[in-house]
Amino acid sequence: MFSTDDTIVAIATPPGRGGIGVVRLSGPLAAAFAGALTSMESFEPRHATLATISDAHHEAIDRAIVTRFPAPHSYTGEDVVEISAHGSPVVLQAIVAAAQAAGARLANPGEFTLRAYLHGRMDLVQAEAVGELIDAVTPLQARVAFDQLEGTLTARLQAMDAALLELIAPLEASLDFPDEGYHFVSPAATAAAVDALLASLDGLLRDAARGRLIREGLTAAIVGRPNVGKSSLFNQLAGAARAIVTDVPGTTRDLVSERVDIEGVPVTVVDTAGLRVETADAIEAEGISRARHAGEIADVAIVVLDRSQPLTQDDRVVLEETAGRRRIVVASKCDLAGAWTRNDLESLPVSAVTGAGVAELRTAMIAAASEGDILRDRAPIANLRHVSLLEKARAAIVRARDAAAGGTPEEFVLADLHDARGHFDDICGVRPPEEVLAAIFDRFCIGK
Ligand SMILES: Nc1nc2c(ncn2[C@@H]2O[C@H](COP(=O)(O)OP(=O)(O)O)[C@@H](O)[C@H]2O)c(=O)[nH]1
Ligand SMILES: [Mg+2]
Repeated sequence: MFSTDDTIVAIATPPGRGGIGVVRLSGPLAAAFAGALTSMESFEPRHATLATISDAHHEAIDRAIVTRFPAPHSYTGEDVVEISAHGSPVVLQAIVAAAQAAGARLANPGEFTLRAYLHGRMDLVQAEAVGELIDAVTPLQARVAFDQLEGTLTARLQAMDAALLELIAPLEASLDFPDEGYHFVSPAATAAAVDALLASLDGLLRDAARGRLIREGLTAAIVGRPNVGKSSLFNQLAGAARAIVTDVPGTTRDLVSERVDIEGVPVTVVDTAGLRVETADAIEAEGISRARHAGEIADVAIVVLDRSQPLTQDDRVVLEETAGRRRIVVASKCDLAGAWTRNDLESLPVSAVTGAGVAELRTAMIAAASEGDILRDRAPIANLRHVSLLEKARAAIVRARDAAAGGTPEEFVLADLHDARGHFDDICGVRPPEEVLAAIFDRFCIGK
């Protein structure tokens, strides 16, 4: 399924126009095809060479910089040629077509990185990090992905795998002396070593919740009765006048959303129609039903109450509806004289007019979504595939510990420990099934 004996070609830079655009070739004939495109005999390794690129009919396409990276010291571990041409889609496509005419095959999504993985230039975790780095939308996401690419997660997994192996080795040895039973290691010592391993695994899994927040972000819906200042607050959070603000109740009808970077987490803030029990307007009623739904599915509901007015029946309904969820109660318009205080209702005073309390609200949004955990800027693990394999490894190790503590014969303890190792191997891709690879690399774009 994954052949690496042909030579692939693709545009490596994003679609659109730019000063430069890069076409990348990888495979055994990369240098030969580059020779065909330029009529040059050879390219000095890792030297930028100015060359005229021509198509199959010897028609000149562009003058470009050609750089050859001989195997194995290249991104893919194969012979690679990068052609930096003028960044016009027409030019770049013509170069790709010329390479295809010479015999190259158009690369599949993620195929360059897949080849890097298949040639041992990186493990699976690092290959996934390439995709995450490219997709990052906040600087923190990029940093976490880069750490993963640098091998922080790989190193932690390897340390745990080494600890597992240390447990396995004496047990395997004692199997050779079946009459003695736990010959080289006491069941109690085994159980203690397993506990230590579980502790570091649990640490990693705790980080995962934070890591996923950084990676996937969260949705926060602003809800409340009409005219309490939801749209004004939304505009404050979005940093732009995105939603219409008026003193006419029922102005916001559809959902308006904006993605903002809060402490490195991509947060989708959603402004909603004011929730009120009575409305004769069919459009507003639909808006209210969408608002209610948005409030239900959001990771955090920001419940806005107008502090300059006494609480109304509509306010109480909103409070009741959101009671069981992660929410932040905001006392809005705190620049005006208050009709109630925090003693009446625990809330965060905010003014969309002066901006008072908005910074606190941002922090509270992240804290609510991460269950009070302060975001450290480096979570080594975020990917769901990794988390689910780690959980499987954990379950297998718990089984091994219980078996060892109960004096079960070593074979059974060993089987569980080997099982756990298998899951570690799957994370780094020591022997991943082809469907796993296909699923991972299909998410890349072509040229990566
Ligand atoms: N003084 C003051 N007025 C506000 C504040 N936030 C909103 N308003 C006013 O309250 C009215 C309703 O605001 P809007 O954001 O449209 O409320 P929504 O219906 O909940 O979206 C408008 O006249 C706003 O100018 C605030 O923090 N302070
Ligand atoms: Mg509004």
